[in-house]
Amino acid sequence: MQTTLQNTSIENTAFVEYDYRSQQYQEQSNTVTFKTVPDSPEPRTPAEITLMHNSINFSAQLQAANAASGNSGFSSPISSRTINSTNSSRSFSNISSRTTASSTGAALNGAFSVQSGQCATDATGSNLIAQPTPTDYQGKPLAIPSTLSLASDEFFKVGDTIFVHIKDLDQNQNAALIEKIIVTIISDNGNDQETIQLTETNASSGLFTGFIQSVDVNAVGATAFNCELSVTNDSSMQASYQDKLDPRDLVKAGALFDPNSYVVNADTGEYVNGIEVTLIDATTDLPADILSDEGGVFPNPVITGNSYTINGTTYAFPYGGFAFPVLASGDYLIKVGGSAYHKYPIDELKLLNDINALPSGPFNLDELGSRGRKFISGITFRLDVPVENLDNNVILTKTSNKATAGIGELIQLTQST
Ligand SMILES: [Ca+2]
Ligand SMILES: [Ca+2]
Ligand SMILES: [Ca+2]
Repeated sequence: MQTTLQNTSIENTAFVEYDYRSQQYQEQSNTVTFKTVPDSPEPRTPAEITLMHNSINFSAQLQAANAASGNSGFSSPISSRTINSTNSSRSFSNISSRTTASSTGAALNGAFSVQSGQCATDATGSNLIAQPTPTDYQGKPLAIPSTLSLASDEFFKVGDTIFVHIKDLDQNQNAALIEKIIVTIISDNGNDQETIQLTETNASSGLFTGFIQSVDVNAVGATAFNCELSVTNDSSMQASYQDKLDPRDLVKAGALFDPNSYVVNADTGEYVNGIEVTLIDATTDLPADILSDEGGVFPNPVITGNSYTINGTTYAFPYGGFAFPVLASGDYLIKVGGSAYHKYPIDELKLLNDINALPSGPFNLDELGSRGRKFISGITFRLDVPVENLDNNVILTKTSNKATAGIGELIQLTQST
């Protein structure tokens, strides 16, 4: 028996003959051309890619923040709840929704061996240099190589290190050797692009870890293939992995940086400014503890569209927007302050898909969080909150021509009755 050589082109055309009402017919399919690929020692396995971050020590930062703000006797729920520290894994076991942080949609967390990696200095991916020491979003160096507690998350802080985990068992081609694979990372529509090398977690795991440092594009601009990914708040990134031996094995995962959420009028789709939003800790039923990016105490509740200055850093919410920058991972609920004009949560019979179909949709709506039910958050979240017009005879609404506005940018407000 003869073996077909690697990279041989094979053309395949299917024919079918059949009788219909005593007539004979013959039909021919498209011709499909494919190339043979090298035999691997193992059957091909599909890859899984997951984006993860190193958990911050939320409870320690909160204690420091409270002490700094003269709140040492703070009767915070901190003592009565278990907040995961850097050494404990997050519990996402009851998560109900899929995460874009993983190509499988499933959450992943635990302790992972991470080696110092390499990154490509050009698009060919063949010129690699050692990656600099990664830092967390507060600029603290992360000791690498080491075993880190990592949790999948589709939300990151600008400046965070994004850890990439790949499971592709057929890339463990040599059970005695720690092997490497390559991952491509792009930010928002290709504004920046990086290629990083991932290292097998041990000689025969078929699991690979690596990382890319994110940096603030407003501070350093964007340069492709310089070993750091330039991003800004409310922007996205995508990581993709192509099995070099299997053209069909291509997987992707995506994440967002410092997203804003919005209060949305469920009848018109307009963003609603000046609404009080409270994040409730579901385990205590009290307003949750929130930290600013720098580790200060962040206000809760907040007002949509307002600005807050914490330790010299100003958070300016866009029109109708709000955010809670840093949370302990856990269960939360969103409450909306009372209003003469709006009702929240919206009627159970109102479909989120109908709201998404409004002119400025689709929104980031969720059957749990957007309806005032308990949802799970990691370090931060993006969740739009629909409110309904109350059935008043005269309803005064303020609408804007823009969903977001830069500093100093004019926003046209229209009042209608
Ligand atoms: Ca594979
Ligand atoms: Ca190996
Ligand atoms: Ca870059």
